[in-house]
Amino acid sequence: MNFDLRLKRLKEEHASLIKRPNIPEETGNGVFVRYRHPVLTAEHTPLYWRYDLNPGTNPFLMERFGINAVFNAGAIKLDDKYVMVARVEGADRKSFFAVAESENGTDNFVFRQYPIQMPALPDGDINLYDIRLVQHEDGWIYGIFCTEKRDPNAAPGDQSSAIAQCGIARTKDLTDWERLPNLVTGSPQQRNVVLHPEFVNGQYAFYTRPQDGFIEAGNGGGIGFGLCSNIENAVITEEWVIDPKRYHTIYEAKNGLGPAPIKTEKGWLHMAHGVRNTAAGLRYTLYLFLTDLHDLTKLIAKPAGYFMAPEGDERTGDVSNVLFCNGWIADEDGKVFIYYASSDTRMHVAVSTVEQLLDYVLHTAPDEFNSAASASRVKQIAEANLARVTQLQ
Ligand code: M1P
Repeated sequence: MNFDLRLKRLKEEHASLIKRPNIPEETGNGVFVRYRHPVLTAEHTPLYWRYDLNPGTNPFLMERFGINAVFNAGAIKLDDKYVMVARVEGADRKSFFAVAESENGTDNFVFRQYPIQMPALPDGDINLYDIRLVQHEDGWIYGIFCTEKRDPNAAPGDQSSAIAQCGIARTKDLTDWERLPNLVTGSPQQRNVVLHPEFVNGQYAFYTRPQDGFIEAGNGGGIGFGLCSNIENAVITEEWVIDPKRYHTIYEAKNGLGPAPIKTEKGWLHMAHGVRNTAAGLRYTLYLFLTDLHDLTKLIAKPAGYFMAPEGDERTGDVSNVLFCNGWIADEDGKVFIYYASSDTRMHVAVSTVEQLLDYVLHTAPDEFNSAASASRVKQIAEANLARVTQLQ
């Protein structure tokens, strides 16, 4: 196929993917509605990032920079647009961040011209990923992300051991970023760190995930909380675990906070991921909990089990059986857009409302940590329903 014809086809295919209307799935579970099509994939990235479009230097119109996946996006509403800052992973395995915007939040996400050129610190980063976007009351939009490099103490043949730390940068427009020093905590590894959007006792508050190893939580783990007075040199000296991992739950292996919490009249609404072990490897699902409006370390409601788990095509990808969420947007009318990634491969959206999410969190039974209690809970619900059916007859 000649260059011009191939380019025309590529452009048509790309345009029809970007412009494809998204459709809410019917029925749902009463808590949220999934939308049918992924909202961002590798194929959504601009052709002009991937191809050299000059027939003189690229006569076969080959891809010159492959994109492997687009996932784990932070999200924010900015200038009336629904914006994701996605983790874009090249075929070379490195991740970088890129901004994609939509007018309605459920389809037509278009990437800005260039990926974010995140400034590096003097000691460099090897890989950046999983940004959380936080509109802080100090006026800045913060990007809190994972910065990873090879473990300097790894044995010479070990090219997998890594150190993950929390990177911090701030911006007003998501294009130009000021990089601040990494967060310092007592933990050898930090991933899934989130900045709280408000000051707490005049200090910046972070949710952390203290962890012993790069993959294994070890003796650490759990969602932690700590304060620091200076964001330009952020040091947390004390971390309180507010949501620990626990035997035989969906967060038995580890957990981590998702996006920054949403402030509601009943408390701070949190989304997190929980990880459990299976014979087929780790399984990541999403769960919700609520913390006290005034004491952020006090967990006041937490339904048993997961809120959302991989379904259908979501189950497969580079790291299968994973849902991960680090971005959601609460509109002023109470609508909540939940941007979640499946299997470290693509981004989806589900829509709910603050009212529904609070109803779910406050009226779904907490975990009682044994089978007998679960069976008894179902009997209780069934009994109440059956009595009602009888009354209605
Ligand atoms: O592969 C699943 C996820 O694994 C990590 O999350 P966690 O630190 O909680 O295990 C992250 O690398 C994340 O990016 C990835 O989606």
